[in-house]
Amino acid sequence: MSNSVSVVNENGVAIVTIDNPPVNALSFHVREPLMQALVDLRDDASVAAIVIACAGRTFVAGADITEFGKPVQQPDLRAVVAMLETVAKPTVAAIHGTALGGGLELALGCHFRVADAGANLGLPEVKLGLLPGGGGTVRLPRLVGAAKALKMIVSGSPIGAAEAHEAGLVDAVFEGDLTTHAVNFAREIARKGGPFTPVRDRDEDLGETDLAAFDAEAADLARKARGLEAPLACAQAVRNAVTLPFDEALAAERALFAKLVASDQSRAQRHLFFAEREAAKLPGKDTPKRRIARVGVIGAGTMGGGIAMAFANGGFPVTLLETSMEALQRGLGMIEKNYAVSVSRGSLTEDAKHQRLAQFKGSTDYADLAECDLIIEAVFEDMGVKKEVFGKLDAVAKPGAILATNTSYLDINEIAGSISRPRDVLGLHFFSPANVMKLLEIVRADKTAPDALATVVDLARRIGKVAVVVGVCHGFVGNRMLAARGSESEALLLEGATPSQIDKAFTDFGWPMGPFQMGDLAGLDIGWRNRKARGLTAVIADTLCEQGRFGQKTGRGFYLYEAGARAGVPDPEVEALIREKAAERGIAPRAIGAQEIIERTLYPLVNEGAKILEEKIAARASDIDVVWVNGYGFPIGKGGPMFWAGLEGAARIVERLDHWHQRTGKDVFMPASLLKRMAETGSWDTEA
Ligand code: 3H9
Repeated sequence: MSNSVSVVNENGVAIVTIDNPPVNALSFHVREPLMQALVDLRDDASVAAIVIACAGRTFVAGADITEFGKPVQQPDLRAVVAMLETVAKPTVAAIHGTALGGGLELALGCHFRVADAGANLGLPEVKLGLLPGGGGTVRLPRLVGAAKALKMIVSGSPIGAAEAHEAGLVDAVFEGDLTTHAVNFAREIARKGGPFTPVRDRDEDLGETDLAAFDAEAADLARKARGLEAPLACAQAVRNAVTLPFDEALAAERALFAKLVASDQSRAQRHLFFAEREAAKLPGKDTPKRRIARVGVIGAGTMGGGIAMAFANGGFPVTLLETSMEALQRGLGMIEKNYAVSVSRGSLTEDAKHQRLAQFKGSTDYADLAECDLIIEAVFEDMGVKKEVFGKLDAVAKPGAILATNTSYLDINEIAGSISRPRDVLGLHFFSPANVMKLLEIVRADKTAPDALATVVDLARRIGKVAVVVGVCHGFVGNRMLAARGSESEALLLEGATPSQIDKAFTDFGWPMGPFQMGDLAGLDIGWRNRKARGLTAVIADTLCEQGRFGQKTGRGFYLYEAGARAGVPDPEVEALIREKAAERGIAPRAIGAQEIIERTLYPLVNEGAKILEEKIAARASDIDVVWVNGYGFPIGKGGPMFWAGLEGAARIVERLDHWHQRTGKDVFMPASLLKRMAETGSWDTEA
């Protein structure tokens, strides 16, 4: 056979083993020999049943994503599954690890599926801007019903073996040697002589579908999809499965898949899939890592508490330090409350809550941090305060402990230079709420030791974070670009745009909210305080703060909020204030369109990204995309700002930046040299 597919005949049961590390994706070099093996076994009289299993850590985790966008090499997955369904002897998929996407579709082509107790099964294609294109949308409802199939396919979230068994997706769950169990299972079915019906023919198992309820659910999903096409296509395909004959529904699925796989949205989401994995790679992958057994967190406020929870959730014991018993109790109380909310929402069991709380040890004494291998400070954002904390850490931390700051803006080289062990210092910039937000900017300072860096990159993955390594500059990657995005907000208001017009341009683009909605949610006083500290002003936002309008928490900000409401309504007073300030400056209001709003906010964002690449603050353009999608809500269907720049056309961006630069003379519009080069070469490569 081939290296990727082998067959063993075990007393009449053929075991077909797929071996295509790391995740047994269904690449062409797997499909071709697999097809051949199935044809041979179908016609082999010495074989009474067939088991399809996988070598390595997982069952097939899907089609080979790297093949999308290239000409399809036959046999494609659909042909393999169709062939499998013509086999007139029992076929059994033996699932361990994950059966995802095309992997689950292959298993759905078998008469039976048996799973290891720890296995997970799902159709995550929607996360790649796709729908299952190997018959999954048509076969899965025949096993689990339309409602559950809709949920699984539109969410893309896998389910565990026990749930899959209960739902009818798998026929048996085993512990121990799965292949042996699967062979025995297949032999027994073959001995009994049936019944075994291909899933495609199990129409009676579809049951009755409440189409009105289905459509209501689908409409709700469409609302939440925020411009993404894939979730809608998924819902349509599942609906087809219950309203059309099998072959028609299959053909419709195929057509929808072909459209999606060629779409910019799917290209963007596939880009992000690989970008996230690439971001976690450091040069010198064999760099040794330091052992991290206990984590210390200094500061039990919102940020420190969230960081501590992120580590406790990842299974690490945490020492939480505060300056007073009272502050410590308040912080621990907040953590307990957060876990209680998770329990009440059903996302955490009472037992798990107790286990997590048991990970915390509170202290008010720096000496207690001596047992920690990684210590993260989340104290007030002030260089003097940070240096004082690091001075104390220098005195108590064990040799080799990694000392991290959660600063959002401050110069980490200066912090590192203030103590005797700069090699152990780096930045861990979490995003609030730190126990929820996926992004972690890992800031490498000039003297950070490679093994300290490699250790935290690995650790980030273990606590479920998407890590991006960045260099030191004001605001690092995310906040520095955010400042560029926001630099024209006030000017746009003064020139005639309203907050809701600007926010709408953002939400129409696909952002979950616009900058003014975001400001109101976060609290306008935060930006006000930062501006004051840095001697900066923003005439409208400052005036609102002077009037006590801090956003949602005070019921008034850029918008007005009814008691307890999260969505604000436009406030004529704010609009009058904007016109008044504009008049004072002699600015006559004019109509400002959505395109201008995008050009003056998102083009500078891309431009700043290009400067960040030039300065090597980020290693790759795709790292910047990962930061913006995971930390700031950049629409996934556009792939992040640097990927989107390619879609938008870098030449066009340069031209419009030039236009705005000539008109306003502002630096943010001066096109970066790398952006200009990108316009010519189509590549963000700084060496090109
Ligand atoms: C599909 O099936 C379409 C069909 O319906 C229709 C067809 C007609 N292909 O994530 P990891 C690579 S769409 C190619 O770090 P983990 C990955 O890039 C597919 N490569 O491991 C990485 O490479 P590298 C539906 C893939 O243990 C390496 O494998 N399926 C694929 O943390 C290790 O990956 C999915 O969407 C692939 N399908 O997690 C599942 N998958 O080492 C996608 C992975 O060079 N995969 N790679 O950076 C996953 O969710 C995770 O990889 C998995 C393992 C959970 C399996």
